[in-house]
Amino acid sequence: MFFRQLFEPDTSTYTYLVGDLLWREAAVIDPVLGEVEEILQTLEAEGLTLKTVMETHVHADHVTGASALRARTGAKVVVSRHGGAPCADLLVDDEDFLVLGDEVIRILATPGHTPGCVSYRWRDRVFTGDALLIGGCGRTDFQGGDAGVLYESITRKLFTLPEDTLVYPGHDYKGRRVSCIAEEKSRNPRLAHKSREEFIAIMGELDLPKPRHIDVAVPANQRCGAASA
Ligand SMILES: N[C@@H](CCC(=O)N[C@@H](CS)C(=O)NCC(=O)O)C(=O)O
Ligand SMILES: [Fe+2]
Repeated sequence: MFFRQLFEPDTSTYTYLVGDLLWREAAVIDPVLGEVEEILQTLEAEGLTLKTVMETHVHADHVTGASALRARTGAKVVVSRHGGAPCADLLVDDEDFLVLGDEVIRILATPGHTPGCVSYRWRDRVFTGDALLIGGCGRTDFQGGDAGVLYESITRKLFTLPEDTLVYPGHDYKGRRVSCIAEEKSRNPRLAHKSREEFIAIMGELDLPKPRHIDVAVPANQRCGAASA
């Protein structure tokens, strides 16, 4: 197996590369437009062909590199059916799966941060996008966010995965790189021992500033990051 975690410091975004070293096929999860060259160089150095670009959701904080990677490699872009990004080649839903060489990547619908958020489960790990962050979770105050829906996604879907499942988030603003389900269940301050009502109240009081690039990022990402016509 091949696995790499990349970090984009402007928006504290994590991008993940996963691959099958026998079939020499790779997928990228949540590529940032400014990191396309680094992604292509990393794959070339490993002798891997990019087959799939997977988005966990239509991002509000950075522009995706999906379109640029598709143009350069012919990779297929995967987004949730409920994501509002018809530019994708493959619109996926809960319980769908993707095949990469001999590897299987399972899709879990984890809406709430946006209606079209999905998590990708691969081997011993889950890529949660902005549904579940380390010690936090995605905000629910824009893009059709819904705190009650997010609570159900986290507690009924992600928290029912095996406790030692590694959690690789879409962002971390404090330099943390990985967690696990047991840790988030027992220590996430927004979720550990919190009822749905308590969680909704916490999310309603966050009062966060808008992401700096939201007005550019959302329309661009609805086009998979392609420049406007
Ligand atoms: N300061 C960051 C904030 C970005 C932001 O709001 N990120 C969203 C994800 S798209 C979020 O849910 N953040 C959760 C948090 O800040 O706790 C920026 O401007 O880019
Ligand atoms: Fe997000």
